[in-house]
Amino acid sequence: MAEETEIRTYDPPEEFVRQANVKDASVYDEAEKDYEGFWEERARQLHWFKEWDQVLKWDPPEAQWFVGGKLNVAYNCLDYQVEQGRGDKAALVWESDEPGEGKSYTYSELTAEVSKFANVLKGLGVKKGEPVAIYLPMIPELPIAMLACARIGAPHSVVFGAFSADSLRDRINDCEAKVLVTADEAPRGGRKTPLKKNADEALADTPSIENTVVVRRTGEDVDFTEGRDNWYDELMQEADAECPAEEVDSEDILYILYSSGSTGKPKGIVHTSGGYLTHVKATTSWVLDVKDSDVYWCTADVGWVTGHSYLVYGPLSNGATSLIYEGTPSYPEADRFWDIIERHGVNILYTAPTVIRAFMKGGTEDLEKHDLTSLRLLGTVGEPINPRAWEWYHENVGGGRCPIVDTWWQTETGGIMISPLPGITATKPGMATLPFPGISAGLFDEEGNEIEGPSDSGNLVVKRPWPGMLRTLYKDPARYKETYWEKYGDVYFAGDGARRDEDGYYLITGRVDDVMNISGHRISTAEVESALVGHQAVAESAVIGRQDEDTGQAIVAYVILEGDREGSDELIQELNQQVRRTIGAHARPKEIIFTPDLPKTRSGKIMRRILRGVAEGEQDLGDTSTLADPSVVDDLKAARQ
Ligand code: 7RM
Repeated sequence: MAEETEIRTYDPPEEFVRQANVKDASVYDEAEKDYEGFWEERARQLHWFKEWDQVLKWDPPEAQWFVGGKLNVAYNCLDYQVEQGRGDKAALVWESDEPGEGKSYTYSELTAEVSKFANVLKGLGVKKGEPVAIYLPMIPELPIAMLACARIGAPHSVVFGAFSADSLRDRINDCEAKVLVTADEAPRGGRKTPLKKNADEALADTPSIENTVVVRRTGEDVDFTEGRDNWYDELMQEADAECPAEEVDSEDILYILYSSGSTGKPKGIVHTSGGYLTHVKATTSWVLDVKDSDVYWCTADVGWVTGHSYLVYGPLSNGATSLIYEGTPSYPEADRFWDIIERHGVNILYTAPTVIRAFMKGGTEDLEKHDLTSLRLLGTVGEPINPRAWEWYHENVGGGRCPIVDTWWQTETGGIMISPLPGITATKPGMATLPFPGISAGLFDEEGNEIEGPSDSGNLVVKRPWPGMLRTLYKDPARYKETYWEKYGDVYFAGDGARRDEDGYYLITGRVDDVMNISGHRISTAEVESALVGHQAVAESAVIGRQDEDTGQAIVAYVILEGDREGSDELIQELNQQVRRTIGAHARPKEIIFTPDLPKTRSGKIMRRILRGVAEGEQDLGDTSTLADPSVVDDLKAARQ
């Protein structure tokens, strides 16, 4: 990697090291000597009703952690914190879409609310092991509903609020939820998403749903189906604030979270209880350096895994104060984030490169209006961060004094896998650096050989099980095996490409499969293609992610129209609408290109590399000789003019 070794190294600042949760680099060697013992020690930081008989049972690709152990995840995040004297400290601080508006819950209050809602769910007939669907804005009722599920041992399935009625319907039907928790509307950035209206549309075709619980967020008039729909506040008023936490097995399902894969059908990623909580609690403490005295802010939506692990379960199981913000970074003014940090005295900020790049564009003026000296540590997640954005974040948000943890992980991994330990690891802008203690990462080539030492490229793998790993894909163990455990045998194939430098540091370059990453949101090319061909004017479509300086990648859709149809601005609008309706607004293409043909190999496989090259305006598209009809390339170039 000689040509890019100009990258500067940043040692952990002394002041930070002095107070860091871990500062002794021997943790790496110790974990390496006995990784099961290492994770066992981490599991001991939790509250267990009954201890495990065995740390790990590994029957590839099936893992069980803390076998025979009994615990309750909500008990760990609530009651156990109260028992340790945190009853009167803030657990959740909610900032609404409108500046300064919001509320806050102490650990005791949150325990009572969660217990009440757990009783509400029980009252609606939800039993241990029965999935509950949740489709809510970023309001306290979202973590409350999740923790209530955890309290009674019912897996939750949270559906991101920007998903369409169709997406919600498919996710409900896959897990056959009996209850849906939703709200009238979701305010965000001064606009409102009609959640209940979407839910009504979805529920026209979800035979499993018996009841909904609807939070009154804006008070807007919504349709109400007697006998099915219930108001959250009315049920809560009647509910008892005592609800014993169910003893669940370490391997009982905590949640299902749907995530895009290489096909049009999202994968129901399954996380269980004991191992998952062990992993997220340990990484929240060691990587994000969260202490119970901290105000910690993870800006991710709870509809994605980052919100599950590092807004809800990680910080609460560490007794911290977790901030949950409903709105966008720039509403009503461009300085909203900095205003929030100053007003709430945020100590740790965990956000995404997309957000950082957007602020970078706006310059430092907005930052300078605010006192950000409460910040001690910065984190990033979701996509590769370019060194320039890293430097900007370090200098302008962190005032040059805060370490940055660039954390690589996935919905599948449950928790952070590759990241600096901020009191130990010297960081290099753009690099996720080293595997977390106990984690064994590696690089493989396309032929299935492991690559040793520094390398410019390779497919990222994880070589042994870890406690937060997905256990299966819901009701689809064959796809689980095939997607992650067949390419290289008994090592986990992550679907990401990476480089490794002479210090063993990893730099993640992005997906090697057909999954796009738009502002840190995972969307598969196949999902968007299938939405587009759902429009009667579209004969065929090929979708790619091209590089974009704001959103990391942007969606470009190549569309072949049905015989007599002609491309127009109106049709572009309609197709955008089509994608919004079938998947959600976040999946709309940035560019739609009408073309008479697509570049295909003789066997009919679309060559996305060529489409990407055209979309990125590259002159040299590499080898095009394997194309069935090489003249397509000129047509494509012309179509883009
Ligand atoms: C946590 C999350 C996972 C995909 C993953 C990568 C990309 C995530 C980083 C990153 C470079 C990072 N879960 N990714 N973190 N790429 N550096 N620090 O994002 O399931 O939604 O996405 O995101 O491609 O495979 S996710």
